[in-house]
Amino acid sequence: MSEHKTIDMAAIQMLDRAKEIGFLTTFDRAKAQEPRCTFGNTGICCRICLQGPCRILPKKPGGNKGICGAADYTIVARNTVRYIAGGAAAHSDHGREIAEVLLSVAEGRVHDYKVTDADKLVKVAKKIGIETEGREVMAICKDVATAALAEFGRVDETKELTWINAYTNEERLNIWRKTAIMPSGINLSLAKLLHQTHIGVDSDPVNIIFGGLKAALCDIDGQHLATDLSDILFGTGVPVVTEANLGAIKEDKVNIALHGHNPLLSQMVVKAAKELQDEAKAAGATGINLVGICCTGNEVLTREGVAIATNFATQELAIMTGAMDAMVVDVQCIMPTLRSAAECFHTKIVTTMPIMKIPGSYHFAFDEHHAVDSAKEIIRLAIDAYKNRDKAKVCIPNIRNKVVAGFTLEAMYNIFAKVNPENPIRVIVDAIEAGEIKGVAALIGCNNLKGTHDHNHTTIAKELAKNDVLLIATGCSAQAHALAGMMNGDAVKEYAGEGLKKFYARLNAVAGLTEELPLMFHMGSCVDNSRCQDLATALATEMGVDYAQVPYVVSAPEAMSEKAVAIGSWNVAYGNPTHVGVIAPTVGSQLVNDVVTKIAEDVFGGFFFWETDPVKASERMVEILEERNWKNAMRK
Ligand code: XCC
Repeated sequence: MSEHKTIDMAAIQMLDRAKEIGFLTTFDRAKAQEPRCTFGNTGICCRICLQGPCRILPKKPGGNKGICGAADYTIVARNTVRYIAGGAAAHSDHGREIAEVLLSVAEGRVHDYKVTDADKLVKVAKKIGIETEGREVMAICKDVATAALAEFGRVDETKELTWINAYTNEERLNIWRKTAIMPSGINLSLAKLLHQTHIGVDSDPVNIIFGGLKAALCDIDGQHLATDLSDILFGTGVPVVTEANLGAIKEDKVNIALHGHNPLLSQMVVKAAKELQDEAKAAGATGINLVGICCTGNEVLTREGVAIATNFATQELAIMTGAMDAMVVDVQCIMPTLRSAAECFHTKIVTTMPIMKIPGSYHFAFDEHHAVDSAKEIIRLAIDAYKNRDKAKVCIPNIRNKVVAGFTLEAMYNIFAKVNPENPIRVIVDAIEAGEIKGVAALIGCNNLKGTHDHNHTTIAKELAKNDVLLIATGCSAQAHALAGMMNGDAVKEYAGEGLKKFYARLNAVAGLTEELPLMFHMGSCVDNSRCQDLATALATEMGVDYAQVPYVVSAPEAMSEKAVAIGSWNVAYGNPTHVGVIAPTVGSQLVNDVVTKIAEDVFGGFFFWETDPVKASERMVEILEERNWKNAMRK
């Protein structure tokens, strides 16, 4: 048994290698952080003003509150919603950048980008109330991009965010209106939340949490428009067959990893790589090999079939193979230590966004006017690095697994339509009503080294599949399943219960794909959690019930980032039961913890629950699905 906290055999090999060469990875750093500070861990450390940090010391006279008088519930609520603000800012700013480029396309100011999926453009335009009949594509495009950008600066609080308004059922919108969490503008809500949580402003934990939920709705709005506009620019993914794990890095090729979240430049690298294969060959390689890490990886996997190298916790290990020639990073979830890891080898780290630089790395600032040129320069840098690769240092784990991915909601509907052309979503509803499957679980989120890398993800997937739960996945969770060889048809045979097997057999018989359907539908990156929620909306609509009655659960088994907190929070606001596999820093206040795990259900129908044991968490999710099913049965 390995001493390392991962279940991934390739990662174990690379961690041994890191040890040999004396490189301390995130696994070592996680260990160095133990034992954790209990105050921080439970959320009762306040660093909002410079008198702090204040901790809650209930036994000391005067210590049961912060210096300003903030009680544990105020401190915990403020800390929690500030995570949401960070996450929503990240997701929505990503969406805004895509919208800026789409507007440039509409106005003919850029040549490297174009409308790739005009059908999606028209579909989105119709959905958000833009006239499409008899209009030129570029005129529609301009209106859609302008509508997206208007989400950010709107300050008129009598108006509502366009995207969530268009994509959410009326009953749910009314709950948000009644609870005063329906946002008007993204920037406004996020600024207000930071104001609300400044020292000496709001001390009411419930009011603070509602402010946080408003920000969380900005998060899904930003995610949804990011997904839609990326599909319009780069195409809506269709099923692809590729591979995952460090064995996808090829010894005889120039290897370039695409890492981060924003597809704007990575898509151009994919394009340029096709053109520069000969230059790689002239340098002695057999070609250029692109691999993905984190959500940029998921974006280019979904649209281009690029293989997955690894996920968040193991990103440094891709460099330990000694065969990574360049790693191109954009924003979010990129470890600053990639540069230190690269120093042990010949790898070039290339940052590409003005807000994300790593000292000592190459920086090619993203410029929409010269994106393909930048992409070509980056590839040439990688080819040069390849020439300096020390063959003696190359050690690529011989582990790669088949992956069947690319399941945007449109791609799923195309398959379901082979069974029910008039009403594709009915295929899932029929299977639920027949008791063949218990419901749908969205497996999402990050890695968190408070636990064992990928252990919670894969265990929960196996447990739920065994219990006939249909699985969808995004983000690093999707990658965990892919790395472990669970994202293919063989995994259905191995792990699915009888009902789920029957469901898949029926689809496989008509799907017309070259491969059998996988154990979970990979719906994309973390912003593509919007696709998951659209599926939940379609289920609610088709079943004729509110979201809170749909047998649909969400699990972030190894949640880590602020974005994960934001995603979890809007899921709760939508009425979705949301499992988190780490203990959340809300437990320092019984009141706040009760609000998000219990009272939330009375208001929204959705709630959080924390469970670090993946088997117990799965049992609870199955119970929740069965209970919701039972309620559905009673309604008939
Ligand atoms: Fe980051 Fe999206 Fe989390 Fe992975 S799942 S660690 S946020 S890359 Ni989004």
